[in-house]
Amino acid sequence: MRFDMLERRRENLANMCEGRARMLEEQFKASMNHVRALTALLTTFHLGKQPSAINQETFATYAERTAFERPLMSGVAYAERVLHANRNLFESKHGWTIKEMFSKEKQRDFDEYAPTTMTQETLSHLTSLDMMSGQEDRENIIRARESGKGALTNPFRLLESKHLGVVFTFAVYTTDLPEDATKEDRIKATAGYLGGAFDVETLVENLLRQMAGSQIIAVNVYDITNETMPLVMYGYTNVEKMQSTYVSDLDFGDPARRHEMRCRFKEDA
Ligand code: WA2
Repeated sequence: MRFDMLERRRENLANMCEGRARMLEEQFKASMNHVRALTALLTTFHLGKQPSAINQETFATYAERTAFERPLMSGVAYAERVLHANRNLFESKHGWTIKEMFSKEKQRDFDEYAPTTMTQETLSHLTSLDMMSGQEDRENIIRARESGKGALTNPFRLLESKHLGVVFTFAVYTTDLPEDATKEDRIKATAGYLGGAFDVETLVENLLRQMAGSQIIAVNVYDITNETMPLVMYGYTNVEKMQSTYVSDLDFGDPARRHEMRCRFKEDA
């Protein structure tokens, strides 16, 4: 091919890749911002009222009515922070026992638990499961509550759906904390965790398929937090970094993680 044609082709790929990256970033951020807004709802109407003005039914209804605000999420859920000393009281109040995530058996004794108490209907299978018993969820819960910021997991297979996705977690505190609160202050004030699942495999797929040029380019998204070991977050065919690959930076709003999008023309494989 002539040089100027190659240049044009390359420019075309760059435009399509950047367009996809910005669109994905925007929808990720919109979804995350809305989960953050849900934490304010929980603080005001769940923790701030005696008795709580939010129960499973109210939560599920509100979550469903606002689902359009979280275009890439398959659902949201709230897990409560329960210390071991309060376990019996918590279990008798709810009429169920805290379960281990994978075995669905009664959870063994630990210092603390994070049982899911309220869910959007789409995530009802999480109810009563201790979210601290899954490695990705546990790490995310701990990072979210110590930082006061939203946290994203590694890409992993979500429960039940088995789709590849990531979980986003925001801690809910009993009091308004100052910006410079210490880790210890934050842990002590933690009441629970609001989280949502980004079903990347189906929802990102949907989004990208609708964009012009989707038949001719292959798109992958990687978590490159560990640069020597990129983790596939989206994409079937592996897009290696080579001459004909265009790379767009992605910022999903969690400063502890890095992501990138790689695009190439399918025929360049
Ligand atoms: N949500 C949906 N599917 C999942 C999942 C999850 N976590 N974990 C594994 N599969 C209630 O961070 C608190 C949501 C976790 C929130």
